[in-house]
Amino acid sequence: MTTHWMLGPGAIGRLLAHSLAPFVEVAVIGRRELPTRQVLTTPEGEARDQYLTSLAAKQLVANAPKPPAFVHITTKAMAAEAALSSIASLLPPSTPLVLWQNGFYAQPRITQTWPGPVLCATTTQGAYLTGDDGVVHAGRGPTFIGDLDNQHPGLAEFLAALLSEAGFPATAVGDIRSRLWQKLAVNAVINPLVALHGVRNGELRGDAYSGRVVAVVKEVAAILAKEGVVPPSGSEGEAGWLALVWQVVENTANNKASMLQDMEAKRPTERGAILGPLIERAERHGLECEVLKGLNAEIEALENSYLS
Ligand code: KPL
Repeated sequence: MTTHWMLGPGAIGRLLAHSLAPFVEVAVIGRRELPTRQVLTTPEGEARDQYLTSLAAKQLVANAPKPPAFVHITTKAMAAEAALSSIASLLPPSTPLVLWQNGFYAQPRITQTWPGPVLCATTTQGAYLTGDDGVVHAGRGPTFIGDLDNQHPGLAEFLAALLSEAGFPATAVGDIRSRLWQKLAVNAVINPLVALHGVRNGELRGDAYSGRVVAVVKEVAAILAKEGVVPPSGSEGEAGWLALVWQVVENTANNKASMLQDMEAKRPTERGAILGPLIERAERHGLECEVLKGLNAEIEALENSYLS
């Protein structure tokens, strides 16, 4: 039986582990060991027990385990490289990695430096943790998998088929780069505004915030046009991005977005992986992005106030 490692025991890592465990050997790797008895609550509210191997990265390094077929990196975006470094000495250089991060920060950096294949995944599966031994699968959604340079379509298809068989529907795609940017675009508009104002996503539709939504979309649309990234469907350009953002706001109206949750829990946010790549591309193309820079600075100042 092949082995899959989930590096990062967050909600998506544990949901993947629960899904794959009946089909392959899985090990969930984090800074510390978790209870082996883990409970998954399905979207229908059914609780399912499963015994999962959980290891602390340090323990793993001491034990020299059998090399995995895939390493899924399921940490937050800014922690992915450090997590990979902590176990890299155990991995044959040809080991395929699967990056599950938000934004567009870890993906190009790890793709450039890792000698083996690097797949990227973007998912709309919804999950959250209820403690060290529980994960709730809050909502089902599709997952797309591919590599940034379209060099490994067969591997992406193999993994997508395995995940789909495991009840985690996935499709191999040749345009994962665009899909990651499209998700980033939506995240860059919604996450900073709701985090700074402490509101649920749906409140962005109100008069107090809708003007700010339009101002952020304007900058994001200009940057993505230069990058050759178009909105997924419907109208093009700024109108297309705005329509997409309003659609996601509508669909996730009751959500407390991830950046707001990070701020409330006084954790580092993913601003570096979401706003960072946009600001960097704007500078590269000589575009103004005062609104994005302003949001980034405001979030940075708040983070510094609780992290230092
Ligand atoms: O993905 C999200 C997040 O919370 O990070 C959005 C799209 C903003 C939905 O909440």
